[in-house]
Amino acid sequence: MSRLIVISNRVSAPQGSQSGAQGGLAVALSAALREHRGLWFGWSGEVTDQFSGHINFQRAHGVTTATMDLEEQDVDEYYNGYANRTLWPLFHYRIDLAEYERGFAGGYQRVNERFADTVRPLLEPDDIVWIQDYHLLPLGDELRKRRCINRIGFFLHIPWPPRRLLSTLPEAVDLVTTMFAYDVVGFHTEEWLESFRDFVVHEMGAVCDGDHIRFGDRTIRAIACPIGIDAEEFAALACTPRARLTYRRMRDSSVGRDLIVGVDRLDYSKGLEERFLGYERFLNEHPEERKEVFLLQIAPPSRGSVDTYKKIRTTLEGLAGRINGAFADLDWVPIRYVNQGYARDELAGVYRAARIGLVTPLRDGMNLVAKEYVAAQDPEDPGVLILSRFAGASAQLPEALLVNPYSPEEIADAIVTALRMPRAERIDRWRSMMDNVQREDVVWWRRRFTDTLMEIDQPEDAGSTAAA
Ligand code: ADQ
Repeated sequence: MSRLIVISNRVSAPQGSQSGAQGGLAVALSAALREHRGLWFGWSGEVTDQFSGHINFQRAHGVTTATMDLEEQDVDEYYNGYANRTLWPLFHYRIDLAEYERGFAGGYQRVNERFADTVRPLLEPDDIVWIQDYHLLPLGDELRKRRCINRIGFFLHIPWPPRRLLSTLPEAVDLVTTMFAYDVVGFHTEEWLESFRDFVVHEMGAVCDGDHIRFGDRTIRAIACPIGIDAEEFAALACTPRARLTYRRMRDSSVGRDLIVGVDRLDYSKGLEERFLGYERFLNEHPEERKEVFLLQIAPPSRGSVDTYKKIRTTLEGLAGRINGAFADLDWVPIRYVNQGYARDELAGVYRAARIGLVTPLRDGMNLVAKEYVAAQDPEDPGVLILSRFAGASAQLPEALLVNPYSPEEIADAIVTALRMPRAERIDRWRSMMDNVQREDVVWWRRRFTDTLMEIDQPEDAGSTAAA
């Protein structure tokens, strides 16, 4: 079996289920690497005065990781700059927040070259290389320039924006051209894939033939391949002693009220402000339901050195304060807003205790919280998932109550519908969603991607698209 080399911005050594929080991507990839005799390469998260390309190897829970440090300027321009102030907002349809700075673009390119220089000597000819996410779009091309003939795949974890939005990025065509260095490019949904095709066909003159897209002398396969969770593991986590304890803590502190839960990184794409406004609308329009429910919003801070993320924190604190100020009583607070991370089994206990999972991103590549909420439910008495129609997950979970996250009315109405939903309907909807979460799980996702990559004949020439 070929080795699997995963390359992503950050590397998150597997921690086991009992320890702290891991992001969606981290959980998904550790499982893949455990099966293959693989390696996970990325930035250590540390800063060094002078970039040296020194690699730090570690082995934990059956996975070998290899990391390098970056310079402060790299982090500013590549990570805080181009990745999180240009591409992230643009790819989440927020061109109002996207910053187009040449310095960011240059730093992004330089760091991708540093990734290529550092990881290249670790690659053996029949390794398959799987590059993750928007931080590393041009990395495949840089590897080809370094005569790498391996099969190389790329998976995008965030949405692909519509053509007219992507066209606002000054170097869009150059950036997308580099993606033709890959053999396989994967997206979560048909919708993101369709937007990609639209761009390459209409802005670049590429030609599509089924899954294949030809541009110049390169042909890539572009597929929709939705990521899943480890459903069995997550369902089992919901029954561990710590999950049960958390479940009891939640039930005891609810004193008979229905818990509505939201769990998201603190990010403007997650629609937290709009969610609070929808909940406020519900409280205003349904005074009879007020003290029957409360909203627990868990939102650990992320990307704190980017200004927009500082602003969203202040905005949400203000909004939660205003809503609590307007509605709270001696024995009831409508919103519990907490900014910490929790261990996965604790989260599972919280999900299971919640009558409603409120997952309303304005735009989300997939959204794993929606799937975790489903997996953690009690099959005899499941809760109701309220899900944004703009999350990739909505394509796989149509039995959720789908809402437009920009509409406070739709969120308010869905909360009422969920609270009044008979148990038989809750079970029916949950069963269909759980079938999908179990069938199209994380193992299914990575096999679908890596099997597609394995089907590719290994290229004999190692030229880059830049030369094409
Ligand atoms: P994220 O934007 O991080 O991922 P998501 O898919 O919801 O979004 O994954 C978040 C993960 O972090 C979940 O596993 C969740 O349990 C965990 N998490 C969130 N808050 C937590 C807390 N307070 N404590 C502990 N754990 C917490 C990106 C894309 C998504 C895509 C994933 C995977 O933006 O659209 O689904 O990658 O491809």
